Amino acid sequence: MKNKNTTKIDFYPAALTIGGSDSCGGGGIQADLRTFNAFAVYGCSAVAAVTAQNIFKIADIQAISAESISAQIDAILDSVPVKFAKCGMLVNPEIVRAVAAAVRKYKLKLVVDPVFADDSGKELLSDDGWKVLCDELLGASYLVAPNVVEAERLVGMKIKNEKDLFNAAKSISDTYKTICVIKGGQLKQDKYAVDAVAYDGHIYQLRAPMLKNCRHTHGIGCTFSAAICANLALGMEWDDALLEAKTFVFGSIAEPVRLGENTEVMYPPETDFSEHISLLEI
Ligand code: PXL
Repeated sequence: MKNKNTTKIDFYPAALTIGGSDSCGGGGIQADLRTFNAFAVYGCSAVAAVTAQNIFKIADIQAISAESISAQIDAILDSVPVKFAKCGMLVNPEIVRAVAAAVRKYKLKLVVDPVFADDSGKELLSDDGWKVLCDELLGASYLVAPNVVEAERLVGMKIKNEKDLFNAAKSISDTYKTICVIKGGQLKQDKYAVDAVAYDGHIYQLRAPMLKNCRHTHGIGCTFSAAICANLALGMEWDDALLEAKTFVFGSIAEPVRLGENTEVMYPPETDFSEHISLLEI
């Protein structure tokens, strides 16, 4: 699909993802590039790590050097005026510092997915890397999209219910002067899948109907933040970008593809589910 809407933009929009390679393609930079493509945004990537993984487990992680991260980003920005960037798995403090330096150097507008572990608890960012992420990257971000566990670590408190979720989003947004979207997926939710959004002192609820018994959610966080980044790169305001991203993730879970007997994965949807998704101030 080509993006023909050039009324608001001079050039074909490009976005950059900085993160890990997921060998099985469900998450990481593969999910990001697939998502950029689905929104007709040209994707560039700086690879921070190579993982050997499938939808069940990560078998191996090899970090790329911080020098290479800087060189990859320099090479891209030398010729591509990236509209928005996102970062995911950054592995260690050296890589986080290299990304923070690039954000300053190129005034990158950045969506941060503050990844530190996969679902099984495998470390994707070291403790000292997390500290640098908090000290140098979050304050420079346009938007941060933690899950519940990452948000708990950011605020230093347990998030037990939706009230805690909204308070945490406001606290993170206020602390880092950024837009914060906490993905509520790890909370016990019933009728709706609710995310908490906070920006400039206001709190919002981003909501989709709950899809029951979904086994195929590998890569959901990467896909969500990539979809936000893509829509921001298209020139959308943050609220519309969030609605588009939630709609896309909902559709990707509602319309998975089967790659094998036990392998069903999220995939860019055919159907437009936007009428089911809402963003309301609370
Ligand atoms: O969802 C976080 C994440 C990001 N990037 C890579 C990953 C994972 C989780 O497994 O493997 C490469």
